[in-house]
Amino acid sequence: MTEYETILVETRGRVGWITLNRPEALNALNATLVREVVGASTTFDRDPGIGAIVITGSAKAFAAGADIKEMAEQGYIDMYLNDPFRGWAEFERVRTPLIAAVAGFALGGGCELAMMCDIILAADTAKFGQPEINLGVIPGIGGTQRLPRAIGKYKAAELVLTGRLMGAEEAERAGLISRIVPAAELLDEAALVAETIASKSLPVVYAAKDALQAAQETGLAEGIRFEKQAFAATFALDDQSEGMAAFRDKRTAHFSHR
Ligand code: CO8
Repeated sequence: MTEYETILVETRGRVGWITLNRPEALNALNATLVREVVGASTTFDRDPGIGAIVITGSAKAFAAGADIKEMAEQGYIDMYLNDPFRGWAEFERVRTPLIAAVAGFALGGGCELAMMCDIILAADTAKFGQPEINLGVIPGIGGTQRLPRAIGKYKAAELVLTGRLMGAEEAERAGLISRIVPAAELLDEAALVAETIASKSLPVVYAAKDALQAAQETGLAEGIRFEKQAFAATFALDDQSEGMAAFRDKRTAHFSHR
């Protein structure tokens, strides 16, 4: 059993849970936390018994950004040579669906971590933003790229250039989040979404996530070609036969993840 310093890790049925746990720093992403989140996510990802991963924080903060105190003394050469972003490339390759359950602050690297997930459930207390401009830096783990893709150029530019935070309702209107949930129900809702996904065929879920990612990364024609191939490939699976037979027989499908 791996010991973690900055996160809590738990398996509930087919769902892996990662809770960011640096309350003294509003879950700021220091090097240890990044290494541990990436490590726990990739460990879950290698486990075929896990069909979805929930990442959450506390009621006050999902994560208030990269750890400013850790970064403050660093220079260009430290950033360039140490490449503090390296771990996230591995996180981006996680095939298991990632659900961010966000309450309180999701700022800077915290907002970027949520945006690297597939689904963002936000408590009505959630606040999103990229306030790096106030610190004399810019977003560094995808904020200038994923935010405009999610909410459009003009709204993203306003947030990144002014550092203004937006609440859950504005985030939902803008298309940043999947939906808003009353704060007291956030974790139960996240569990429900995760369990629902984990009950589906794992290879089909991987294929769907791959195709959704292609939509973010390619042009339409290439994305449609990718989807066509991935769709055809699902017909090689036992779970496609089972899913369609179950519909025909008016019963619930029992997927073997094959
Ligand atoms: N880093 C380090 N410590 C933090 C951070 C942070 N990002 N955010 C909060 N803390 C600490 C505070 O310093 C404070 O500690 P202490 O009690 O020892 O003084 C404790 O958490 C509680 O915070 P506050 O007292 O400030 O709580 P408030 O409720 O008054 O305010 C805020 C909450 C508004 C969230 C406020 O804490 C804040 O503005 N935090 C900083 C938000 C921010 O600027 N985030 C962006 C960081 S930069 C970034 O994310 C760049 C990503 C690029 C990747 C880099 C890879 C290395």
